[in-house]
Amino acid sequence: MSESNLAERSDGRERLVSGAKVVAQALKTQDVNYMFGIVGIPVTEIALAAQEVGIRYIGMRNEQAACYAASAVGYLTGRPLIVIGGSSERSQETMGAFQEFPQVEACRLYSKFSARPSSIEAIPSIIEKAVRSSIYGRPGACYVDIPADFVNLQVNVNSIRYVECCMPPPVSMAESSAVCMAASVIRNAKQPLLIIGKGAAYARAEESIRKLVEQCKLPFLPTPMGKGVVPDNHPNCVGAARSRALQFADVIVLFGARLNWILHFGLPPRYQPDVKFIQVDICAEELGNNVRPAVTLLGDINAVTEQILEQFDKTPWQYPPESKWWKILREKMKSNEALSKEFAFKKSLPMNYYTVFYHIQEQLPRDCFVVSEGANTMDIGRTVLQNYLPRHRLDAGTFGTMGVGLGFAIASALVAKDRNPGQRVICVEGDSAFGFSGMEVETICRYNLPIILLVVNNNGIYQGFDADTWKEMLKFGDATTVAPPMCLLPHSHYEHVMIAFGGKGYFVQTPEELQKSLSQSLEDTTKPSLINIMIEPQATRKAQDFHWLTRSNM
Ligand SMILES: Cc1ncc(C[n+]2csc(CCOP(=O)(O)OP(=O)(O)O)c2C)c(N)n1
Ligand SMILES: [Mg+2]
Repeated sequence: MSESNLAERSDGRERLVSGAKVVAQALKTQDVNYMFGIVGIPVTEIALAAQEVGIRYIGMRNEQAACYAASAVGYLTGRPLIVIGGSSERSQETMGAFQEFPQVEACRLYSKFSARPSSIEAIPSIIEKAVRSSIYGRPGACYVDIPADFVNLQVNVNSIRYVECCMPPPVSMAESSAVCMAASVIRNAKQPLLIIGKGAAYARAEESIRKLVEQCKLPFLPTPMGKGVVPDNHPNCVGAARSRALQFADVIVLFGARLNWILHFGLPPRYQPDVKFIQVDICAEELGNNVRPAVTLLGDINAVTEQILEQFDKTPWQYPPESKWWKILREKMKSNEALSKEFAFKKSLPMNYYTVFYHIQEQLPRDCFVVSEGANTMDIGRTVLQNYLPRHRLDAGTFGTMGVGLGFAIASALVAKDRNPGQRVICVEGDSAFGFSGMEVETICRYNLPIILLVVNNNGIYQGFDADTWKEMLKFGDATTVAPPMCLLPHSHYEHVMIAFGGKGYFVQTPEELQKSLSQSLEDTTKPSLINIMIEPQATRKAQDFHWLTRSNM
């Protein structure tokens, strides 16, 4: 038994508690249930104390991956990311202490709230404020700095006042005149479109938005992480005619979707110059970005959608299903889907992206989480792999940050294990993307998480070379001068990373091998697996109506 415990027991009047335990208890009081991290001096005790109060501690292999995992748990459970950083001792500040750095200052730029408690007694209120700030308004990360000397310092238990768990975020509603105006703009639309964003998923607006879609018979388009709020296979989903829908819509309602690069800033030529945007958002600062909206509805997305529904309950209205707009959209979807199928059914080897995703989609359990990152891998995968449930797709999203995949998969798997045993996580990784956090495979195996990793391997970033071309190239000089920067080592056996830690690994080169290894992985609920899928190194997307992101000529 540790000295601190003895002290607590032996002297009733002078019961002591350490800073580490105060941090842990304060987090638990704020309903924080998962902690991800890597321990070391000075924070090991915080992780131990967290476990003692019933917080699940998941030891990761890299702090970045730990942050990605924690942020994904936040997205899935509504308790966003609080970063706790150990910092140097206060008495050594400015002297060059071990790992001394202005952390509070540095984090301010990246977080909604960044602070160091002035004493152990101040820890509970700072943690309450961090948790509250992270979930009120638009959610975001917060930072709490714990100096090394606080961790083991003992104070009288009676000096600590834990602050009650913060209240759930207040639900705000839009101005009623704006709601009336929005309903009227929608009623008068000739070519309407709803865009469902990540904000709608986070706000748990699935029921109200689905009701609006069905009641008014409106076409909708999900953004990458808005997929599944209304299922991708819903007859009103026009995801397969995305460019067409954006380009010709005359009224667009944005539900928690920003007019950033993912939506091409809302500007021509991707949109009509006079398109009317109705923005529904929790964040006032988002309203009016890049485009002057026709109507702004500031508030909780679910509550505001219900306000809109009330208008259509009062005076029912439906967008005519036989309109020319629906015909245009349906025709485009049909031709795009036919083109994808044509690619998918190509028999040539190595496989192309569409063939791979077609076979994955065939076996994908309906309730699984789909996590993805990569460039072509993520972009093409998103168009083929379907989501049927809200908050079940996690990808590199707005920032396009590579390295998020395994952390996101670990978070999803933990939430799945707690809420819905038997649920699986399918994590689709480009070979480059996988490299960013590949060592988290050990974490996956250590906690035996229900994850199937699929590495779509083209020997490179966007594209690579086959083994023969690679060998040939090296004849012309050292790899640092002759190898194109996108190249990765051809034929890498990433599946061995999984095998190294006791999971199942597969190396596949044909559709039949892919089908077989995936069905075996899905059947085996005792172990995680990794399927390394070799594809044509020069495979690309099918031709796009518009260039996607890149302005590069490659
Ligand atoms: C943190 C970070 N570093 C670098 C990049 C640049 N980048 C964009 S996509 C990508 C990897 C794409 O290759 P891969 O994952 O193999 O997918 P592919 O396109 O080959 O299918 C990289 C490195 C990034 N987006 N984020
Ligand atoms: Mg690649």
